Amino acid sequence: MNANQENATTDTTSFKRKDSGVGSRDVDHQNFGNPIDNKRPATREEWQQAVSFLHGKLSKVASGLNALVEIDLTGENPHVFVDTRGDTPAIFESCPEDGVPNVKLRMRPLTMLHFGEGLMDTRYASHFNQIQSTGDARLGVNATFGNLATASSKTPSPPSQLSALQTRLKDQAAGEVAAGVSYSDGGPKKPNQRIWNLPNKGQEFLDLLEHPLVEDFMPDFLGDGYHLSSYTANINRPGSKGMGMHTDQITINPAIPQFPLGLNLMWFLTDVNEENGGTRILPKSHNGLVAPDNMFDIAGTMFASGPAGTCLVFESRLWHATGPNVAKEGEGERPVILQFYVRHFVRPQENFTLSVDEEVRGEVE
Ligand SMILES: O=C(O)CCC(=O)C(=O)O
Ligand SMILES: [Fe+2]
Repeated sequence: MNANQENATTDTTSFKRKDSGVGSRDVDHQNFGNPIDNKRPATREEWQQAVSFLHGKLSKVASGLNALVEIDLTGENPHVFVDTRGDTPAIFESCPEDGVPNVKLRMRPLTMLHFGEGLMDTRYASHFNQIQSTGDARLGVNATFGNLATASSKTPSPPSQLSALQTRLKDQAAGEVAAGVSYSDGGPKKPNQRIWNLPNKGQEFLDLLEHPLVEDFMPDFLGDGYHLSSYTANINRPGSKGMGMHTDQITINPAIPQFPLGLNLMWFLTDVNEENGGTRILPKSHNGLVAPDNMFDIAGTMFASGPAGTCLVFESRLWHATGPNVAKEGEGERPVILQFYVRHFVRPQENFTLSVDEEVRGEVE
């Protein structure tokens, strides 16, 4: 190991420590659905560290891949070019004259170190926008987005519950903002609001867990012992850029795309349409082993639409995303509630054992 590599390794450890403060707004993986945060562009030193690291790994890069990869490490730094077209992989700090990059990657140096050291799962890196790629890079088998009609899911609605849910959620959302504990995403301006841990936030949400649709779908689909993985609301507001295409199964390790592990019930609390950011969907993608070429491109996807009270049911391998909300400012708020259930052996996304209040626990089976 040379001096640079040794430095890189040492610093990776300290980076890891710094980033382990789950709950901090500065942690990248909480920046769900937003483009890479450029507020902290890489310094020259960080860039140098990543380039040294790349050099150290170069012998492990397969030659003959026949690809020229351009890497933007952010900041005012030169792009790095990894050339695997010949027998001996090489790194350049400008594009070789005989080459056009097949793939362009964009990541912070820290991300490269995390990724290269095996501290960051590949799918996690892409899913949470830590590594952006354009060009020939494939997450899996190339899926074609195309020829798709408008979706309309009109499963039974809970009309008596609807207005109670609307009122409670609006109130909760405003309360979390006022208390300074709200969570927002949906692009640089972060207009969207996510309300986590709904079991704690009102009887209305507990009642919705008792809706007959849950029993209609879950035991048959997920088997005995299915349980709630997350219970959230997503208020998609005008100006929202939506979310990167993802599957809800993507955070489950190890990846088992051949097999469904979860089912999501998405309750529309308002009429949902294309304009207010109806969920974008890649039809048939739940059949597994497919992924979009560019997870930030929704061209060719269909949008979910339906009247308030609709429940959209989709399994966890379906590629989807919150749609961009292009409604007029002040109009077109699109609140939905997401009940995500998983098979008995899957660790839930929200730790209800720790987070659900004592008195609520007594009320929930
Ligand atoms: O809000 C939406 O349309 C989708 C949200 C979503 O996909 C998620 O929370 O995983
Ligand atoms: Fe999702």
